[in-house]
Order: sequence, then structure tokens, then C-alpha cells
Amino acid sequence: GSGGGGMDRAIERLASLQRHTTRIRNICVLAHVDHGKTTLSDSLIAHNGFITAKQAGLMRFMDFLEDEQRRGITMKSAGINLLYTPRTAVRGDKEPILITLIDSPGHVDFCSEVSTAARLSDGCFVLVDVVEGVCVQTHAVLRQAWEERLKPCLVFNKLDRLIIELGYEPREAYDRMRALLNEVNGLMSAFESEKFISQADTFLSAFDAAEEATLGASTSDGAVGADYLDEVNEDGEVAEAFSIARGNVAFGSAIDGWAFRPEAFADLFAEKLGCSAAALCKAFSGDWYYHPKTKRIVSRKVAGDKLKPLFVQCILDPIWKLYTTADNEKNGVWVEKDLAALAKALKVEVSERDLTNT
Ligand SMILES: Nc1nc2c(ncn2[C@@H]2O[C@H](COP(=O)(O)OP(=O)(O)OP(=O)(O)O)[C@@H](O)[C@H]2O)c(=O)[nH]1
Ligand SMILES: [Mg+2]
Repeated sequence: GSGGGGMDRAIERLASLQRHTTRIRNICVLAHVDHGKTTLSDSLIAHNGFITAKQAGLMRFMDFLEDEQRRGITMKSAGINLLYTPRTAVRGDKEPILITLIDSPGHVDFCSEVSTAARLSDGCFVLVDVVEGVCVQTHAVLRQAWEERLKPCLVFNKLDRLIIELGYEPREAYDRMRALLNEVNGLMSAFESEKFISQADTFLSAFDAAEEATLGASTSDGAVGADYLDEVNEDGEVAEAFSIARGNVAFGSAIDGWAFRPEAFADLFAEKLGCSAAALCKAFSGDWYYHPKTKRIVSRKVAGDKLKPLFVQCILDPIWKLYTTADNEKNGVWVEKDLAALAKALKVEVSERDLTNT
């Protein structure tokens, strides 16, 4: 809540949590320059009520230096404590967590600030501007996150640009983001194979040395690639570093103050489509379609070319509709009713006042 009393209580809770180190997580925000780290931080800070939603994106709260504010870029990493109370239990645990959010600079000149932030973090958000795509520093921070063994979450940011600037259709946006996801996963698996090769080299030279010493005694139960094999999933494939099914990919627009993981939409649509939320979430990850006649989720082969992938149908279409509906108003079209219907469909609570003030 943003009321004064609520704020005091939030601060009290933050202070008491600081004494429980098991309930603290350090999370850094990493990305190429300008991909929206400070804006995303603002949104999260606003969510905690420390600044208002209106100020978010303008205040650039984490850019506390005068130079940063003047130049509009981050130069120093900065941290803030935020309270996160899970809405539903996470592995049976519903207790609040104290998050130290660390906003880092994206400009290559300040990369030592990024290393420091990554070193002391447990997890990270890696932002990618969906229009600019994977850039040099994206590459660098992904490597850093991987080297530091951070628990990462990939955030596709600036979806609004796909809609407004590029005028993409949902399907085009979907293809674009899938390509980006593949690119990022490709990088992550390259890091793994590099390590695998260098471990194999180390192992082989150790093996050669041992062989020389013992004339052929076997040491072949070495730990080559042990970490690598850990990440093999139940189908015997090496799991992708980032996937919707794994729950570590988010989509949003930091400047417009929204972001989601597809799980949220799975909960929303599961009942309607007559399947479990978990199955639907898996279906969002790949080429799966809803067949209206048979009322079943089907593969591309069955669906043909006419149907839209579930991710487009359930997630991107409504978002596009929201943006274009809100935009129509500028042309003098009366859209409150449309917006209200959409909000209801998405189970979002929108006040009468907000509806007329869009
Ligand atoms: N359209 C759009 N613009 C955004 C979004 N998020 C951030 N921006 C804009 O992108 C620019 C850079 O945002 P910042 O949050 O400063 O980016 P940053 O990653 O912190 O930049 P550095 O710290 O300097 O690397 C600003 O003009 C923001 O308003 C978004 O979701 N959509
Ligand atoms: Mg910044």
C-alpha cells in the first residue's frame, strides 16, 4: 500500500527481516546500456510504495549521483532494500523476503561496477531491449552471470516499442522474441561447452600424466562435465538455460510499469481451455495451438497454418489490444467500455477513475 501507515509497517518489516539472513536475496539488474535497468528498478521501487507510480521512470531513483541524473546514464551500482511477499506459496513458503536490488551501469566504462554487483548477488535480472536485441554488453553480462553462478531471470523489456514504434503484429513480435530467446540460450550453452572442453583438456592432460606414472592404470571416473550433466532434463536433453516452462523468462515494459511471467496467464486461461495451468505454461514455451473444434491443445502439424500459437492467442493478442485500444482514444474514439471489458477478461482491477483517465 502507498498510505503512510502502510509505509511505516513496510519499513518496520524490512528492518526486522534484515536480521534474518536466510530471508535475504541480493538481486542485480544487468543489461547493455539503455536497455532499461534503472527504469525497471524504478517500477519495482514504486511497487513497494517508496515512490509513486507516476514518478517511476522519471525519478531514476537509483541514479542518485548528480552526474547520473544530468547525463541520464548509470555510472555507479546502487542498492535498495525491497520487501517481497509472495502472493502464493513458493515451495510451501509464503513468508516475505528482503530483496536487495542492485541497479548496475550498462556502459562498458563502468564494467568493474557490474563485476562487483554480480559477485555479491544471488540472482539477477538480465534485461534485453526487444528492439535492440542482444548487444555486446548483453553478451558480457550473461557471461558474468554464468561465471558467478547467479540464478538468472531473462527479462524482455520495451515490448511497447514493438507495438508502437515498429507496428509489429503479435505474431511478428512472437517470432522476434523466440529468435532472441534462442540466441541467448545459444550463448549460455556456448559457455557450458567452453567449460566442458577446457575441463576435458585438463582431464586429458591429467590422464596422460597419470598414465605415464602408472603405466595404464585407469582414472577414467573423473569428474569431467559433472556440472554439465547435472543440467540434463528428464528427456535426456540438456535443458535450455532460459525457458518459459522453467519460469525464468519475463516480458514487460518498464516505462509503462508492467511485466509478467507467462505463468500468470496460464493460471488465467487454464480453466477456460480445460487444462492444467502447468500444462498450459509448457504449451506457451513452444509451438502449441488451441484447436477450437476439438477443444484440445495440439501441435503445429495438427493445427496447420491458420491457428495462432497459444502464446500469441492468450498473451500477446490481449496486450496488443490494450495498447491499440488505449491509443484509439487519442483519435476521439470512445473506448472506456472496451478497456473495462478487457480489464475484466484479464481479471485486472481498474478503478472508474483510471478508466476515464487513460
Ligand atoms: N519505450 C520504452 N522505453 C524504455 C523502457 N524502459 C526504459 N526505457 C527508456 O530507455 C532509456 C534508458 O533507460 P534506463 O532505465 O536509463 O536504461 P539503463 O539500462 O539503466 O541505462 P544505463 O544504466 O545507462 O546502462 C530511457 O529513455 C527510458 O525512458 C520501456 O519499457 N519502453
Ligand atoms: Mg541505469
